[in-house]
Amino acid sequence: DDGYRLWLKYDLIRDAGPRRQYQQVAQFISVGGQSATLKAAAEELQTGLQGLLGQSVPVLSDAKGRKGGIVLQVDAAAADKAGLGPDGYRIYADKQNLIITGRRDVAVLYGAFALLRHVTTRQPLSGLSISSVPKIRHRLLNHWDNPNGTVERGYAGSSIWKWYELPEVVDPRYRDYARANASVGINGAVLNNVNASPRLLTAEYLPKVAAVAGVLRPYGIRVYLSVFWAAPKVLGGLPTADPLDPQVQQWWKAKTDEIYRIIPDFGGFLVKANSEGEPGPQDYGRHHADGANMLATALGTHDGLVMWRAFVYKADPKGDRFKAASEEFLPLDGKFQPKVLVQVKNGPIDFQAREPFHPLFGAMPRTPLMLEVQLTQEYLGFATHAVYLAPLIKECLDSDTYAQGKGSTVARVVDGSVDKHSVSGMAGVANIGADRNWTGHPIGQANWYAFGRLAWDHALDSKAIAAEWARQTLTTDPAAVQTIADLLQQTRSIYVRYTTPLGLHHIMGEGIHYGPQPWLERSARPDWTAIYYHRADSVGLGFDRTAKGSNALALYKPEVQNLWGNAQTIAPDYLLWFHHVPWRQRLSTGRTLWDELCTRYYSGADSVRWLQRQWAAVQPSVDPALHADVAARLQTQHKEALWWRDACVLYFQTYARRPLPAPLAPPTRTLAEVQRLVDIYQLR
Ligand code: BDP
Repeated sequence: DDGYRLWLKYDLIRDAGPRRQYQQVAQFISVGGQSATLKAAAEELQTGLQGLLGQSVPVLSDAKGRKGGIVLQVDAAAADKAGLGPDGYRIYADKQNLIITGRRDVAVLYGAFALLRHVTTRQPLSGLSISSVPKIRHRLLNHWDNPNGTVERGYAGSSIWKWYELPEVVDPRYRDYARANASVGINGAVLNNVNASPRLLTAEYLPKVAAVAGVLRPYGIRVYLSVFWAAPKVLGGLPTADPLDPQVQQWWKAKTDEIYRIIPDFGGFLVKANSEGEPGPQDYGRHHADGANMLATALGTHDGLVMWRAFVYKADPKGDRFKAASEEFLPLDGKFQPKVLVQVKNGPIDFQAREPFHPLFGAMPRTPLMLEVQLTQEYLGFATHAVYLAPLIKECLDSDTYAQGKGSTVARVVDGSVDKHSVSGMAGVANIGADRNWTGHPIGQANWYAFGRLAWDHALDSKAIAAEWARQTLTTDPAAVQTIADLLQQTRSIYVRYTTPLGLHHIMGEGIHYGPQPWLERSARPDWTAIYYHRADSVGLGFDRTAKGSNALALYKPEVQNLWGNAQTIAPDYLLWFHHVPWRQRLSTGRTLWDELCTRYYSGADSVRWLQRQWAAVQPSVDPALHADVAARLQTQHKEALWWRDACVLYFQTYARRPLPAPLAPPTRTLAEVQRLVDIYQLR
C-alpha cells in the first residue's frame, strides 16, 4: 500500500454477512439531475460501493418504483424545513430506498461521502436516519506553495500544483485531491503561499488557476489566492500600493473583475501584510482595515471574501510578541467591511506544540475571526515525528474565552455563535505535497482528515476521529483500530513532553525550526532567539506575563486571568508561558520545577518507545510496506526525542546547577556534543 488512496480505499468487505446486508440496500444508484457535482457524487458512490461490495451498482437517472437502491436528490424546500443550510445533508430510508438529500448538489455530494463512511466503518444502514450540518461556513486549506514548485514549510515533496504544465496538462491528481477534500467537507483551497509571489495574478497565470478551479469545482471547492500587497507596483507599474490611492483601488478592481471573468466562483483573497517583511498598507501610514476594506471594495458585488491575517509582530526588544497582534488589531474591531474575515492563528506566538489560545478570540466581537491551524508540522518534527494534531486543535477550540460569560469557547467564537456572525471560517495550513502518499509521514494523512472533520463539526471527539481515520486507512481489525487510535491520541502530548514541557516554547533550531536550540541568543531579530522566550537564569525559568512582567495576561478576560495568573494553581502544561518560576519551587505535581522538567523530558522520550511497542503490536493488521515506513520513522523519532531531551536538560542544567533527580541517568554526551547536531542540520 503506497498510501495514495488515503482514506478512500473501498477495498472489498471480506466478511460475507455484513457484505450481503449492504448489497441488499445498494443495488442501484439513482440520480435526479445532470450537474457535474451530482455526477461526481454518483460516481464516487458507484466506485466505492462496487469496490466494497464486489457487485455492480448501476447508476440510473430514475428509480422508477425500484427498491433497494440509493437515491440522490436535491430538495431545497425540505432542506430548508430541516434547517440543513447550504451544505448540510440528510440520509434516510423511504419506500425501501435510501435517500440522500440537501439543498444543493454539493450537500448531496457530502451526503454520498457520509454514506460511504458509514459503510467503510461498518455501521448498519437499515433504518438509517441522519442529518449533519457544518458548524463552519468556510473550511479551507491554505497551501504555502510557491510557483517554482517548492512548498514553504512543506515536508512531503514539491507542490502538487504543476504551474509550468498548466493549463494544458491537468494532472489527474487534482481530482483525487478534490475527492479527498470533499469527503471531509473542505470547501476551499488557497493555492499559493502567504508569502505571495505576484505571478499568480498575471494574465499568464490566471488561466492556470482557472484550470485547477475547473477540476475542483464539481467537488464544491472554490479556489482562493494569496496576494502580494505591492502587486499594483510590481505588475501594474504604479508608483505606490497605498490602499487609499484611487489608481491602486482601480488596479485591484480591474484585476478582481479579470479574475471573476475567468473564474466566476473565485473564493477571494488571503493577505499577509506588514508581517515578517511582507509589504502592506502600513508602508503608507494606513492600517490593516484600510487594506482589507480596499480589497473588499474591489470585490464589489462578486461573491468573494478577504481573509486578512493577524499574524503580525514588529521587532521590539522591549515588547512581548505575545501582545503584538492584539495591539495592532483590537483598535480595528468594527472597522472591517462585511466581506472581511480576520484570520488568527490558534496561539499568540507561532504554531508551537502547545500554546494558550490567541487572546484575539473573544476580544473582537464586531469582526468575524477565522481560526488558522498548521497541519504541516513545521514545529512538530516535520514528516519524521508522528504527531496527531486533533488534540491540539481541540484544545484551542474547547478553550473558554469567557467573552460572553462561561461557555464562550474559541469554537463558538469562530463559528459565529458567540457574537452572532453569519460568516465563519477555519483554515488549515496544508501538509500536502507531491509525495506518492501526499503527506510524507503516513500518519500525517490523519491531520488532513481530522482538520476537515473538525472544521465541519468542532464537537467531534479527537480520538473518535482517529479511530474513524485508521479504520478507513490502515486496518479493518477493530482491536488494531483501537490500539492505533490510543497511540495517535497520545502522540501530541508525548511530543510536547520531550520538546517543550511545562509551557516552554520557541526553543527550536533557528530558521529550519527543527531540533532543539534553547541556547540561541542572537538572531536577526530578538524575538527569533530562544532566550527571548524561556528567560532561563540562575533563579528560574519561564516568561513572566503577569502584571509584574509583560502583563500579556491582561489581554484575557478576568476568568482566564484567574485560571493562569497564579503560578501555584495554573495547569503545569501552561506554567512557563506565564510565569518565571524558581528552579527549587515545588509544583502541584509534588516535584520542584527542575525535577519536574527533567522528569517530563525523560518520560517524553521514553514514551516514544511505548509508541514503537504499540505500533509493533498492530503489525499483523497493517500493510507491511506502510507498517515498515511508520516503524522506521518512529526509530528516527526516538533518536531525536533523545536529542531534544539531552540538549534541553543539559542546557537548562547550566542555570539550575542541580543534579538530575533519581532515578534518571544523566545523558551520556556533553552539551557541546549535542549542540553540534543542530549546526549540522543547518549547514548549507
Ligand atoms: C512561520 C513560518 C513562516 C511563515 C509564517 C506565516 O516559519 O514560514 O511564513 O509562519 O505564517 O511560522 O506567515
